[in-house]
Amino acid sequence: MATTSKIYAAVNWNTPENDYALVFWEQNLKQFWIDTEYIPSNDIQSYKNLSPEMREAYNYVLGGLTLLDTLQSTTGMPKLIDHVGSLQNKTVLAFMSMMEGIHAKSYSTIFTTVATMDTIDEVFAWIEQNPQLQYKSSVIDSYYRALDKNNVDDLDIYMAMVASILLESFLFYSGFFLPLYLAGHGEMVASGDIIKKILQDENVHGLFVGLLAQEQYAKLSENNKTLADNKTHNLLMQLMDNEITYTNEIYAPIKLEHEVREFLKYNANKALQNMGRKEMYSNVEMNPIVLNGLSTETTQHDFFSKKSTNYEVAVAVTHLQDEDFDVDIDSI
Ligand code: MN3
Ligand code: MN3
Repeated sequence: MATTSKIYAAVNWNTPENDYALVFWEQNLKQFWIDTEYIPSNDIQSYKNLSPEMREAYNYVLGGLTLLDTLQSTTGMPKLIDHVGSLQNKTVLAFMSMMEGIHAKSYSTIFTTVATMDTIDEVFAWIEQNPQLQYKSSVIDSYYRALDKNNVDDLDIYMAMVASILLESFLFYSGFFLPLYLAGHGEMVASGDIIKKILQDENVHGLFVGLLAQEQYAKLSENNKTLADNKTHNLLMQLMDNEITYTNEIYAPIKLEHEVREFLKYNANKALQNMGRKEMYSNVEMNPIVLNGLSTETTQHDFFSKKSTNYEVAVAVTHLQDEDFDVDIDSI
């Protein structure tokens, strides 16, 4: 029989490990949804009515989103789980990881409903050939895979969290733009509702991993903090360059590339906020229809202030903004 000196602890929810794990656990449960509850059959005609250029762009953004959610479900969240200390935080991440699997599958639910098998096969082949999609996946994955080493240090863990936040709070949004834009114009509305469910989840995921990242940052030596600041800035710049190329390729044929580039800046700022960092882009001009799409499913309710008496403590520590908590709890 194998013996070990390691002590195995059980997750004990009777005693809080921090002032936010239970809040995030409950919020995730409240937001829980399944893709098959939202079959978008009302969009079949709408999809046929899109111009060929618009339909192709729509297919591509859903394809790109599928790839990112696949990476987050199968690698991002599982790697983070192994490198956070709190068992309650691990449990919250495990739930989020499962939701990433539902997100990734939900795009297939949209495709299956509106597109032909030939089109679907073409999109999935395109994903594997698109240089910008492959590039961003390999960059983010390299930070996750750094956690496979034997001598993982606090900076490796911090940067994996940064990569996760950039994926969830920034990279997703070049894809989210088009479904929000179309739904705002009365097209692909049922599919847009699915995208809004995903967006709400990503909002909470970005906040949670943002909190973990801020705790992780506090553990770093002064030297490593400077390194982390530089690495985070460089990673964002590297991903932004790639994202602009991707945006031009997908959105120029439908003449939306300028507006999507503004949207990228808006969401890069959000990602930085989640990390407790200063915004980098000012004077961002947001498409009002898309901005409205971001907020229609949200309210001014602040789930922390309703759910946790420790909320103020969390805010003081993490410098989060009120609007970060715009999660609709009444419609769920
Ligand atoms: Mn997701
Ligand atoms: Mn997520």
